[in-house]
Amino acid sequence: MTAAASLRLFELAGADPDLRFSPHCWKVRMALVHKGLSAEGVPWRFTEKAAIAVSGQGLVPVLLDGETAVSDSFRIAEHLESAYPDRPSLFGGEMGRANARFINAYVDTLLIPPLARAILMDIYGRLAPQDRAYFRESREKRFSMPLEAVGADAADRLAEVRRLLQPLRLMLKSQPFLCGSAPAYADYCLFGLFMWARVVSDVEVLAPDDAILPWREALLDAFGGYARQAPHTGG
Ligand SMILES: N[C@@H](CCC(=O)N[C@@H](CS)C(=O)NCC(=O)O)C(=O)O
Repeated sequence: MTAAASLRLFELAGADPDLRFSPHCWKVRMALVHKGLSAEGVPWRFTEKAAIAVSGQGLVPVLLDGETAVSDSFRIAEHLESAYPDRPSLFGGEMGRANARFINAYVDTLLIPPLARAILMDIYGRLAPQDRAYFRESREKRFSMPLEAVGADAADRLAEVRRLLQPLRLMLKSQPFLCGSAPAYADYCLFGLFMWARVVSDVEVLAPDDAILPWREALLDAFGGYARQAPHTGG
């Protein structure tokens, strides 16, 4: 990877600063490596809002590119695409960008919520101590129930995730990646989900015979095994 001027990426981390588990941060990590850019990955905890105040909001990923702060994974990908046009494209043009936006919305609205429920207690167990009370309170409010109750139907939620991945199985009969013959940003939007589970949990998102496995393995191996080498908990 080539060092860019000054790129810093604030990424969610657990008690172990090397466990970078946010699905949205993984979308950006893959986008950076796709562009051949290296960024300093700064471990960030839920309660460190002040550290990313420059972005005007309280969620990661936040990318600092020189003086520019960009938040929201999709907006960061768009920033990288326009700021580094001579690097490999993340979208392959306007139509690809529009389609990636749909895939991103599909992942965020349909897949992340049930998987969050399936791995919630694993996330909780790996948080830095200072994040635990905040996480419990904010997630109990979000789900309107105690944390332990959210995780109680993990098997059903995992089954839901597997069912909702059916469009990907059908598509993979015709092409190896969402973006065609090689992966690009739409693939990374979905792949972030798998890295989330792999880094923080033992839960197997896919059954051993799932037709999606070759796609996931190819992305783990992409860019010299960049994602596969990341510290993780599960498979
Ligand atoms: N739409 C945003 C979502 C970012 C997001 O939800 N980030 C989570 C980590 S995965 C976060 O920072 N949460 C902080 C909190 O809940 O206080 C994106 O794509 O970047």
